[in-house]
Parts: sequence; structure tokens; C-alpha cells
Amino acid sequence: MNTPYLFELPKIIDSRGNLSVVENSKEIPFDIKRVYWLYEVPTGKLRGGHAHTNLEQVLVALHGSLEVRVDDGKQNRSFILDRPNLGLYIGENIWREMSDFSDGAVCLVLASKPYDPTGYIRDYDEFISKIKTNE
Ligand code: T46
Repeated sequence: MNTPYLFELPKIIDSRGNLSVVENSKEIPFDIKRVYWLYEVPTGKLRGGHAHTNLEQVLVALHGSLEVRVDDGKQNRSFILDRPNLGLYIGENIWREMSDFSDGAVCLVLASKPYDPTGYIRDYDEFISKIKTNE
């Protein structure tokens, strides 16, 4: 599965406050091996600017909002994450850039693999060549 997509997460509405939940291989289409979060991103700063050769992730804006631009080498798409029950799936070999973090935004990332710095492609031209080689 390689096309990024937005999906709704369960939202259990309650007068005491709402609750959302995800489970491995249910709402999340992989086994979660790592969780990290981005926060205190200064206004105007960009994050990302890379692709992964062998990693699936789901991003959720737990608080505030951000824009995620994804690029599969042929098509660019842009998604706004602006509520804590909205997930964005990003599979392997997708270039991604995160921008427009609102003040106080917190972006949770669920990942299918432990951290591996060798699995990053940080050069856009290299990314495009890899995509063409895979075709
Ligand atoms: C991604 C987007 C959405 C670790 O030590 N362990 C980790 O699990 C991660 C994710 C990062 N780091 C270290 C490596 C760097 O020294 O944290 C530092 C910042 O990482 P990076 O510049 O890759 O952060 P972003 O926000 O550009 O990208 C991150 C993820 O790395 C990436 O996989 O898809 O968030």
C-alpha cells in the first residue's frame, strides 16, 4: 500500500471529554513499533524533507494543526491535519514535508519500525532516481 490517505479515528464522545483510540492492525494498518511526537515547532519552520525506503507511519495532530505535503515522484498532494481523530497514513518511498504548524501544535507519529537512520533518503534527486529505478 503506497498511496497516502486520510482516515477517521474512532471518537468516543462523552460529556466528560472525548476519547480516541487506535490498535495495532485495526485502525492502524501495521504493527506499531515506535511512537514519537513533534511539538514546540517555531512558526514558519519546516520538518521532514525526506522519504523512507521501508517504513510506514500514521500522523495525528493531537493538538493544533499542520500541513503535510506528500510526493510519490509523480504527484504532489497536501493534507491538513487539524483534529485529534484524523490520521494520515504515509507508506514507503513517499517524500514528505510538514509545515504551517500552528502555535502549540503536537503531531503524534506511529511508526512500523524502530528508528533507523540508514532508512532515510534525504536528497530529493536521489529519491526521484530510486522511484524511476523501481518502475
Ligand atoms: C518523519 C517525520 C514525520 C531519533 O533519535 N529517533 C527517532 O525515532 C526520530 C524520528 C528522530 N530521532 C532523531 C534524529 C534527529 O537527530 O531526532 C532528530 C530529528 O529527526 P528528523 O530531523 O528526522 O525529524 P523530522 O521531523 O524532520 O522527521 C520526523 C521523522 O524523522 C521522520 O521519520 O517521517 O518526522
